[in-house]
Order: sequence, then C-alpha cells, then structure tokens
Amino acid sequence: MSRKFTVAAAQLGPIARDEPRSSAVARLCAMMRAAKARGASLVVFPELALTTFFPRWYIESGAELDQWFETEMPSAATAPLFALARELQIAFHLGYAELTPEGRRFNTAILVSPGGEILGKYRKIHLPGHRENEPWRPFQHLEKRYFEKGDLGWPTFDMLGGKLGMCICNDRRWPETWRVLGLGGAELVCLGYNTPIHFAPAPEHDHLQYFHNELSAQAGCYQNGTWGVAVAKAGLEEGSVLIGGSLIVAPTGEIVARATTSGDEVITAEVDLDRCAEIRANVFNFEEHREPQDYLPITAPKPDRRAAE
Ligand code: ING
Repeated sequence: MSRKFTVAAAQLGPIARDEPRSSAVARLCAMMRAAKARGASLVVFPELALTTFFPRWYIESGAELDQWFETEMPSAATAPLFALARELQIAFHLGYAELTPEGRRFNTAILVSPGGEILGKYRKIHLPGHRENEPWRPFQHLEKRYFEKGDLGWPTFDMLGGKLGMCICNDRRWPETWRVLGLGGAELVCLGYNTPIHFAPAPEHDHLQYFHNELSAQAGCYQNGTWGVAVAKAGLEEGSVLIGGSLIVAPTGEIVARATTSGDEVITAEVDLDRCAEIRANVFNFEEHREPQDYLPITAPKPDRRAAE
C-alpha cells in the first residue's frame, strides 16, 4: 500500500495581544479548509498558535499569566477547529500553552486524528531563554519562567499509515531531539516555532536566523531519514519581528516547500513515507552503523547537576 499523502504547513502571521482565541481559531480554520482544498491529509499549525507569544513579556503569575493558557483541549474556543477536522476528515497538529488540573504549565503540542481525537501529546523539553526579568533586553524570552520542562520524552505515534513525532521550536536546534525521534521510528516530524529575528545575547547572528532554521530542520531530517514540517508564527507581532520561513523537508534533507510571506500562508507537499528507507536502510542504518557505546558523553548528567545531587 502506498504511503503517500499531501501534508500542509499552515504558517500563522502575527497574533495581537488582545486578539481573542476565536479570531485565531477562525484563521486556523480558514487555513485548514485551504489545506483540505489542496488535498492535504494533515495540516501542521505553529507553536503557541492560539495567542500572541506572551513569553516576550515579564508577567506576574496569576490571572495575568493564566489568560494565555488552555485548561482543557478541546475547549469552547478550539472546538470549532476539532469539528472542522471531523467535517473535512483531516488530521492536524496544534501548539498551545497547557495548564493542567494540577496547576502545571507546559508548552505543548498535540496530534489530532481526522476524527478529531487527540492521538498524541508532546511537551517542550528544550526551553530557551531565561527565568528572571532582564530589562537590558528589548524583549524578554521567559519560557523557563512560564513553562516546566516537558515530561513526556519524544514519543512517536502511529497515524496516517506511518509513525509521526513532534518537537517544538528550540528543540529543533538540538540534534538529540531528532535522534530520539529517529530511534522511535519517526517518519514525519511536526514542529511549530516562534523565532524572533533578534537574538539579544548574540545580535551578530540576527541575519542567520532563517539559515539556522533551515539548517536545523534539514540536518535533523537527513540524519534521521525523516520528513519534517516546520511551521512559523511569523511577522511583526507586538513589536517583535518573528521569522517566517516555514518549510517541508524530505528525508534526504532537501527542502520541498517553503513559505514566502510573513503572514497566514499554507504550503503543501506530497510526502512518501516509504522514501525514509532510502536513508534509514543505508547511510543512517542505525542497526548497522550506530555506535552508542561511543556516545556516552551525550547522556552523562551535566556536571553542575551532579554537584547539586
Ligand atoms: N524560540 C526561539 C528558537 O529556538 C531562540 C528561541 C531564537 C533561541 C534564536 C536561539 C536563537 O527558535 C523558541 N520559542 O524556542
């Protein structure tokens, strides 16, 4: 049986601070319809796709912070997206800020079946930025303050005839993310990102943000023989320029589709999951060629953590 299908990356333009979830969901639904019209079986939405990227601000905890989180999924605000997925029979990936009943906060992503059932969840492990307000910065990046490190690992999920995995934004820069997904048999990795063009600790790299975005996805896909769909929240959002550059990458590392705007934009590509074997049976045949006994430093605990224990 052919394992070919069309995948869509639904890039979002800016979401204003005061933009209601109903507005963001309406934009997501419009792109879900566009994706379906182009034959897509899966549409991938960005990280934190329901609200503005709130970690750019220092927010005291409480209602001011809670407003950015979802306490249920689907919720009344997101139910239309799940209903549309059922109506159109299309699977989707969605990133959002999760507040659990126990009060735990995660930067979360889910994979939802064409029937609207949540098949998989991932919680962001590599949280970039810092914990305390740093006024020297033109904007904050307080993911380490607002989210806990994910506690689900990098699982893979059986859907669309193959194995799908997820990571989120900064995760894509770390080769370990992709290798764990590759070891889990991922044939298509879905990820969203909110990446400012300006990186305050190293502004000399600002002009490299698009390059690093592509480099990370291309390397991750090639070195693990997996397809990748990386989707931006893009554009000038509350004074912060977020890169676009959403892309779809083949297991060979080739970019097969790329967004060309900084707004709401759907790009599509036909993926053939059987093409993963071209890489996974050969150059990156893990069984044949990996040497994990030589990789021990990769998983050794960080020295400072050891000292603290
Ligand atoms: N954003 C950025 C990312 O990893 C960042 C943070 C930007 C880190 C540039 C390093 C350089 O794409 C999120 N949300 O992780």
